[in-house]
Amino acid sequence: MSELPDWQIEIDQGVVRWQADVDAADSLESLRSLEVRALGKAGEIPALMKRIPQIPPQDRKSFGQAVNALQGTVAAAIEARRLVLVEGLIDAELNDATFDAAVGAVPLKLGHPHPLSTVQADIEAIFTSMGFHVLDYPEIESEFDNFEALNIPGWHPAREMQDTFWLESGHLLRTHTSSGQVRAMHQFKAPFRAIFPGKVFRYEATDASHEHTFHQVEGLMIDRKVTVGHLLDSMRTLLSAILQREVEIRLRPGYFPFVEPGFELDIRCQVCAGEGCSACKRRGWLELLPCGLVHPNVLRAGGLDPDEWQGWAFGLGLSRLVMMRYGVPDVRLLMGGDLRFLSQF
Ligand code: FA5
Repeated sequence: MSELPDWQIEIDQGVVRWQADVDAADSLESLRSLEVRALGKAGEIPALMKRIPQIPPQDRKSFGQAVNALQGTVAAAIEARRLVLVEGLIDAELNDATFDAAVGAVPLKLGHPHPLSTVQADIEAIFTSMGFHVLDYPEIESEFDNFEALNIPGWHPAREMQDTFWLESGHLLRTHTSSGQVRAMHQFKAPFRAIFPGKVFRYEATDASHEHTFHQVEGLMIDRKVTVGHLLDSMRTLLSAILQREVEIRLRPGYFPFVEPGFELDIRCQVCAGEGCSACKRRGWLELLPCGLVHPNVLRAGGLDPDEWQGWAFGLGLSRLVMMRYGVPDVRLLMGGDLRFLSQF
């Protein structure tokens, strides 16, 4: 029987010695420092490889394999020991006299969608079921898309109806979602129908029905023939589906340079049932949903021939619709971030 070389004896002894050290580790911390000492980058086992030059050439391959095997054996022993120690910790906790498995866990506080998101999602569901695209256009807009393309040149008094936050770049924060109308006309081939919900910004004094940052939903339908009847029908469908009750609405002529004819659609105030309150400025009615037939100049700006194509559009005050659905008396509560208010929904 040939005698084992010294290095082989040393490695065999190493297996026994490391196993004993692992068994002696009585905490996760001491096991971890043992692991670093044995297997870490500067650990004792990887360091054995540095001795290869002193091993006779014909033994070097076997030596390398033996060191690798030692490394694997010690790593497996450490893992097994770690499992035993963790199980011991769990057992200790379960056996602790003060531990009561029957006590319920502390209930987690779950968040929920903001009412604006809920109503917006309902509106999107209604319109997608009618074949509308749902689009998302930028909040920072060009003067062209927000005003000029909509038949509102620089000198036009309608610009003052929407006080504007201007950026130093000459861009602006969109004052209404109508800024997406001409973008949509360029994006889609007529005929098409789309809604584009979003946040809009106006530099104006706030009160119970006016915020500087609020939400609108624009609707746009382009086809060869569209009618005011179809527009008003769609608006009624929308309101009764969202408010889930019969509500009184009234239609008045309304002036917007980008529609002709234009309408103002008001809703009977749902906060005070029409009695008069701060939400409706004591009028009993709230302006909610202006709309009309797309002006030929806007169709032209969108690359459409007004002799061939027509359109209707609406600009729903989403924040006010949320107020009407839930009876919220002040629009500023919606974006105010007060959890006492928001947790009611
Ligand atoms: C517009 O913004 C037009 N772009 C709407 C439009 C679209 C007309 C397409 C015709 C065709 P107006 O400024 O009235 O219009 O705003 C539309 C709705 O947004 C209002 O009826 C109201 O419900 C809501 N709204 C307006 N200003 C505020 C505000 N400061 N705070 C909260 N809601 C507002």
